[in-house]
Amino acid sequence: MNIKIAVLTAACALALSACGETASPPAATDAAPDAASPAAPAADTPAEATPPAADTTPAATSKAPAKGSKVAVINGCETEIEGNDAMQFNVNSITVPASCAEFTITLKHVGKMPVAAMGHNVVVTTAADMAQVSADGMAAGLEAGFIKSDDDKVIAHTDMIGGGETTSVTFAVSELQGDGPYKFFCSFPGHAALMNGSISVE
Ligand code: CU1
Repeated sequence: MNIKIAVLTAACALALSACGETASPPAATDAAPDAASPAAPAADTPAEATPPAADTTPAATSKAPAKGSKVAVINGCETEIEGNDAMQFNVNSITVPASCAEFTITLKHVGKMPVAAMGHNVVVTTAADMAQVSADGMAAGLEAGFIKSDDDKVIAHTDMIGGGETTSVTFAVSELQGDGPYKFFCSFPGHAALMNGSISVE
């Protein structure tokens, strides 16, 4: 009896997964009280299945950096990015080639909502100026495209557009070669928190 259990326990140690099921039937057939206790520790061993589960967490974490950098595809001295009805750009990083004198950003609103409800634009400023330009834009209102007129903090900006529309802006790359870092964002009220990314020259 005891030998049987010892063998079962040894078998358990070798094959943890099969342990719970293999040990139970003999335990029920013979001395149930004694067999129950060895079976209990054996049942605890599967708890070591938790570390493998913990291993999946680093895997999920390693996925985060990839998710964190959605890099814009650059075609020559242009890029096209998208805004949607979920208040998102499809990229959060734009790298402008240093060889370009001018750079064009085209914004395509791939959603369906009207400009008054889910308008998007692309505004380029220094990271330090983003919050102020966003606040001034909100005060300026929709008619002004949520951009304060003649705002010298604004390096470049497109029109404010609604679903299905496309707009673009071209600016001198030298504008991004001063004291950065620089950001691009949407100045529709509340959007900049989600709709922003970094833009730099390399
Ligand atoms: Cu927006």
